Amino acid sequence: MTPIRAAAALGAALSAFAMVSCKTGDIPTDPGSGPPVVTELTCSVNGTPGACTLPIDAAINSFDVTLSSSSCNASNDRLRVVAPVEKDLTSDACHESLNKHWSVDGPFTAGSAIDVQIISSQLERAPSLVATGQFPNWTLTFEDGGDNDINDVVLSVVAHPS
Ligand SMILES: [Ca+2]
Ligand SMILES: [Ca+2]
Repeated sequence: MTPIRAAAALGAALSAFAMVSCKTGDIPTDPGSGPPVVTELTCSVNGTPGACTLPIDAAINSFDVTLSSSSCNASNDRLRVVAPVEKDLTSDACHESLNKHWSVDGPFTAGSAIDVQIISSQLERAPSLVATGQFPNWTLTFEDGGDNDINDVVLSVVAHPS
């Protein structure tokens, strides 16, 4: 089983993986300090990062998105599910309570896929939203681009097979 579904070629996110930063703290984000930027999921397939979605390998009744941890200051990070249905989860992911979870009700058929986006202000670097794991459990890690600590928003996605 392929852990994630690769799509498209390498994106700008690739460069974010190679960046090294000496900064360790979170840089406060002035809401509206940059234009909105939509960050799509990327995954590593055989060591190569690329765009992806989370494959639904077997029919599910629903899936949950849970805020596992966060370490960021931005006040306008929007978290959205865009497939297999569209659903806005929060407009301020940095300031939600830990372990807050959102349920997305199906049913959804085998062969469909879960896709998630975060929309935030453009900061110094390109943001990234990296997925790891495989059906029915994944972890999504968002870096907003203010620094490179790769811990700004960490989400758990759990699908519930029918
Ligand atoms: Ca960061
Ligand atoms: Ca951080």
